[in-house]
Amino acid sequence: MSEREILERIQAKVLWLATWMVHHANVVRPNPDGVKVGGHQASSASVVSLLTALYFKALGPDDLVAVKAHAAPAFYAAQYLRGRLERAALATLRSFEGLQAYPSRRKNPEVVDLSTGSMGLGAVQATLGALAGRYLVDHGLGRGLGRVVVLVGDAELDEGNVWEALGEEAVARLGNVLWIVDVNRQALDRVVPDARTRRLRALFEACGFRVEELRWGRRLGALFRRPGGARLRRRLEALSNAEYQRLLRLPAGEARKALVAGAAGRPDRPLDRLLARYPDEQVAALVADLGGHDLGLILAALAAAARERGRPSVILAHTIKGWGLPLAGDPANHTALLTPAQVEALRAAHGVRPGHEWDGFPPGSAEAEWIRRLPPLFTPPAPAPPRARVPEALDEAYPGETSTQEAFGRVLGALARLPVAEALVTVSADVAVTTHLAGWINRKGVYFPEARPHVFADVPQAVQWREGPAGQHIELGIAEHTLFLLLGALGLTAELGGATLLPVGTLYDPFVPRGLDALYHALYSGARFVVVATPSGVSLAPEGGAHQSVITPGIGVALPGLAYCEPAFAREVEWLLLDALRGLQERTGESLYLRLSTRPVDQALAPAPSADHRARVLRGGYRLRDARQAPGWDPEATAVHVFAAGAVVPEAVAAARALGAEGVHASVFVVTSPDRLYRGLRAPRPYLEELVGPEEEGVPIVSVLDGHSHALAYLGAALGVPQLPLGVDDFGQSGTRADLYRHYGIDAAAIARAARTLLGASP
Ligand SMILES: Cc1ncc(C[n+]2csc(CCOP(=O)(O)OP(=O)(O)O)c2C)c(N)n1
Ligand SMILES: [Mg+2]
Repeated sequence: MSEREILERIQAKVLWLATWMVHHANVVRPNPDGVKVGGHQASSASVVSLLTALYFKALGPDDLVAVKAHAAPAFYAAQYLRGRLERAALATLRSFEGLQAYPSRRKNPEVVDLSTGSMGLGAVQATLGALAGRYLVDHGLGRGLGRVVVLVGDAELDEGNVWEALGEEAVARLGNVLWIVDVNRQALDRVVPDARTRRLRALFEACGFRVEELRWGRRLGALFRRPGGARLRRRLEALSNAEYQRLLRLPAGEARKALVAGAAGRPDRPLDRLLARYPDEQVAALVADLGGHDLGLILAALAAAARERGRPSVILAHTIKGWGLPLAGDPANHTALLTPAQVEALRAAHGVRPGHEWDGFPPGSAEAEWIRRLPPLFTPPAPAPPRARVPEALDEAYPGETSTQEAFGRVLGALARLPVAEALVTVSADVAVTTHLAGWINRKGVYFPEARPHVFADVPQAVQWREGPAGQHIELGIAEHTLFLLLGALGLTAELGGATLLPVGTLYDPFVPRGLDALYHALYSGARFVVVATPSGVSLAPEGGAHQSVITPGIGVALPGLAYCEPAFAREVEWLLLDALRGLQERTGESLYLRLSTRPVDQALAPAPSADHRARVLRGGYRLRDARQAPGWDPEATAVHVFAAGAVVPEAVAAARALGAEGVHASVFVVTSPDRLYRGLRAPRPYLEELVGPEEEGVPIVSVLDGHSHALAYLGAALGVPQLPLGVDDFGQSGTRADLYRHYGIDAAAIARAARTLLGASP
């Protein structure tokens, strides 16, 4: 059997298995609650040729693939035929603990290289993975990655984050990146507008890609070369996407008529003559002969792309959504399922006997032998042990009055002097200097995959912008999606490249939501990294509401896989950061979201450092001021607890002092992580209960933070006491810090007032 025949048989098997898998999940498998299971037969069919060419011929053991999310069934079918999934697994599509609806590293790392699902995100993170791999090589940290193959849908390219990332200059240097666009001209509900399809080549070329378009298959190509063939080509290529989709749906005889009808209703005689020698069925088949289903053309394009080393490549593969199925080309086929009768007809056409639906190729068959002789697919390398460990502590002194943002700069400066710094890489979306990375950049330089002239070398500059392959800071354009997806890529090098990086990304806290989907995706993909978000809150007083973050604490509490911490003092920044970096290095910890402030705070307010105190900071909080130590305290005394996070801790202390003068016993608790305290509530003995003494039963709570009050609003319920949560619950605005703290009710006076209200005194 020839290679072509073998691959065609494999492709037919992938198509059958993908279709059956979805049918089985929806119709055959018991469905106790009757909720539609779904799955994408048409989106899978669209890429069976592309997947067959990749997984049964072109891929090597170092190649990573990000698969178009809605092709998951076809991808699983290919994995099964490659012997990487059990037959039983195929029957678990979309079931609890079974194969995920969309390829997920978190759930199925044995077969899924890179997670996809939300349009555009997985594709970009995969691409930036190639940059991360290049970074490893440039820094002597590993052998990098093989090719990174990114299979996307055409409508997926509507997502702006794709172009934000592909426009990054470094991407144009990534010769091991190959994008394959499944140009089936269909989105979910609509036919893709013509202009978008026609623009694809120019868009990719503008981003430095080598573009190869597989528009028509070779049978149609041969016809185009016959006398009159150019006419047919012009006719086909003049069709709008919608008109072409219509041709695919017409009964065979109608397709010919539509083609030769010509413009203005006058029949196109030469075209009619050209097609006269073909029966209707063959005309219809010719019209549907697209490059993205021509295995020979696909393989040639893959081989040509593999030879291109200097720049990324893209193959624009024209396909038919639902190829080989009765719903082929139907604009409404995205969520459509074959009817049981249609599945039976498909079964007959594929020669599948009842009871043998899941069969692969019998051992010894030409197909099985072909598959057996293929090189292995990517298996994750064992991560190399780190060459230098994150230290337990830094020998760093902090000024008497400083902000947490400044402390971050100092911690990074101290780390830069240690051997572990070789694994640290910082990333920012055009705010490196304003987020305190200047010192680090001066020491470590800016990363770019090629050496670049240091244009400002002879001009005095506070920040030395030396760019080249040795740099350890990556400065992106203003695109927070790209920032988080790059952190996701850098945060997976341990798993994908065998060398662990410690990625630290910085951005202004108000712009966390701007990249939120990407942050979510990066965490979902299993990456580990640190996000330093600074400045935050209305403490940034004159900057005004567009730059004052309000809702981010809630985001921090809610995001899985990430600890949200908001330190109040410099030493806490150091401890939280070192702890997180150690967790990244050992691959046991979660990512960290450090919400920092530019507000200078008197460090004398902080407790003396100790191992116990440090442990409390890491667990989520500690008692800063203990009213139980004050004269006159007893369990019956009038008492209040003030829980404060971050920049407003000094207001809490001032309020407690004022209340003390009125005979109210006010303790102050510093919440270093609203997130960890909250999650700790599910422990058999919540840490929160350890913070509060048993003799303090019933003491009400005022909570305060420079952000939305709800991030700490759970405390009262958790302790079973009344609470007034203070915070910033409206848009910010310009003013002095005092103006704004007063206006939003987070100053000392407001805290004391809230305490009095809770205690039933006149506020
Ligand atoms: C961010 C995001 N928005 C919306 C969706 C819902 N959605 C799923 S598939 C799809 C259309 C995808 O079209 P295309 O990328 O062309 O894929 P294909 O035609 O191959 O199915 C949409 C809008 C999604 N998955 N992600
Ligand atoms: Mg599409």
